[in-house]
Amino acid sequence: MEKKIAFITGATSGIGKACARYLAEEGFAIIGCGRRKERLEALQKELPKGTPYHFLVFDVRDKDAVYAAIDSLPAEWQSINVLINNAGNAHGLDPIQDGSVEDWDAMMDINVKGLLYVSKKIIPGMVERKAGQIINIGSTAGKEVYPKGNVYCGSKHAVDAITKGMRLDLNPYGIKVMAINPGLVDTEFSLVRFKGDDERAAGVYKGFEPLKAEDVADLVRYAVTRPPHVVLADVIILPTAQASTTLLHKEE
Ligand code: NDP
Ligand code: 8X3
Repeated sequence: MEKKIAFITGATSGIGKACARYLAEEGFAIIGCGRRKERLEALQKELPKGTPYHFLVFDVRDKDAVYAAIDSLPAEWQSINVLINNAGNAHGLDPIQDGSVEDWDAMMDINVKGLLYVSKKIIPGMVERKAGQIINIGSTAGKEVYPKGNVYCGSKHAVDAITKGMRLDLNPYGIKVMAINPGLVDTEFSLVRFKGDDERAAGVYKGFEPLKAEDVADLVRYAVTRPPHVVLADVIILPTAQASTTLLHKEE
């Protein structure tokens, strides 16, 4: 492949999908991943004409499926330059005493273990080539804990620690590792968190201007176009109306 290759998990929606579009505009070949095959098929048409595009359908919770999908990449798609570990979500918003174990499992399995499974398959090639960039999509929930955020915040704090660990361990190989930690971004995130309750999900983003997925993708684009000696290690990006996970200025 003549172009640099970006491997993006969670490319069917929100931040991941916007990253696919922006990095394709930047000249990257795109590997888009997710569970919803029809959306991955449709994504091709949203990328600039002529963008080399390959998609992989897998659930990041399923280690064997992750490994098989990445092993199935044709030879010309195997030298991945940029890995964007983006797939993830919150499931539920309950005080710890009322939380659902299924929700806890989903968040730890997807946001933490899924990120590790994908990384486990892609990092060795970067180490061998002594080159590459890993961008983990964390969250302000990985920097602060908010009421009822318990396990989601735990999963994103784990992403924060794993990102720092990756940066230490991959330092001898010239691999760039960064975390982007967004505040509130208007995507399908809240729809998933509230299990399809549109009204409750829309309410999260009412009364202020939230980030758009494109605002985060713009930062990803900036990060991947820095010169070789520069890495944006850890960035928090917020809507202007948000000062912390618990302080949000809303006009009601
Ligand atoms: P979306 O719900 O719009 O997108 C989530 C993406 O993750 C989808 O493409 C989905 O694909 C994928 N995904 C979810 N579960 C799985 C799974 N089990 N296996 C494979 N892929 C999966 O949300 P966002 O774009 O907002 O979220 C992207 C990332 O940004 C997440 O890590 C989230 O925690 C983080 N984030 C979001 C914020 C926000 O306010 N929106 C703020 C801070 C961080 P599919 O369903 O097709 O599998
Ligand atoms: C998503 C932002 O504040 O809903 O990570 O946890 S928040």
